[in-house]
Amino acid sequence: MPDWKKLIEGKIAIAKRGASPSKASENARVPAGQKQVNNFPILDLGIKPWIGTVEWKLRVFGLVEHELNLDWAAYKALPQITDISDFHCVTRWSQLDMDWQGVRVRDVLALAKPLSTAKFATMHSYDGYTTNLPIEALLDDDVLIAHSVLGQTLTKDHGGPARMVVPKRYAWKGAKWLKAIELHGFDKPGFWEVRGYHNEADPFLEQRFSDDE
Ligand SMILES: Nc1nc2c(c(=O)[nH]1)N[C@H]1C(S)=C(S)[C@@H](COP(=O)(O)O)O[C@H]1N2
Ligand SMILES: [Mo]
Repeated sequence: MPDWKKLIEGKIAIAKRGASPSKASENARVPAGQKQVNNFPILDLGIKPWIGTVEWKLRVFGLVEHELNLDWAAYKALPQITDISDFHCVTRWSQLDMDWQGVRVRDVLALAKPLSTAKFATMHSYDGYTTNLPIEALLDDDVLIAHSVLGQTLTKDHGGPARMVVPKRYAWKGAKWLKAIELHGFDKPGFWEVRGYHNEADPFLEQRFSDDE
């Protein structure tokens, strides 16, 4: 079990530390306070669920007309797309041009048919992690349940066999080892959101913490 208090305090301290202002505007695609990297760091709670494609299931439930329980074959049979996007972690690194491959969340939600009362989603992961977003944010072209990136199958460390990516938000909004998407009529803050991270998490507005506005 990780030392939660230390882990949480450590991550918050890194995110709160000021970045070098001279670096901030060199590349318009790198948001203020971020440093560009190319080594795709690994960040999570340290609980690595070793889920294979045989065990993996994706459930879509809550305010939907048709609850879904997709197995790997059903997920791979959905329209597969590639989307190149930038990845911004609140601990101040950004990696550009990530070529994610997978299925649009929009296409999965269309199969589940959200009820008109469904407004918000909670993403649940196999490590117990959760994060929340308005359903609206999940409908963008670039929001994927991905199985590959940088030309390779996702490693377990990066959330394989399948994870979410939500490029317009800080990377904690992209659940690794995705297990379920639950739709609600109200917003329900996830793991980091209840610990002070910003609910919206737009990197270009530097929405890092709830007190950032
Ligand atoms: N299931 C799960 N998903 C998660 C996390 C986690 O701890 N568990 N950490 C988040 C955070 S804080 C970041 S920055 C990204 C990191 O993804 P990476 O390890 O592939 O770089 O995953 C996000 N998704
Ligand atoms: Mo992060």
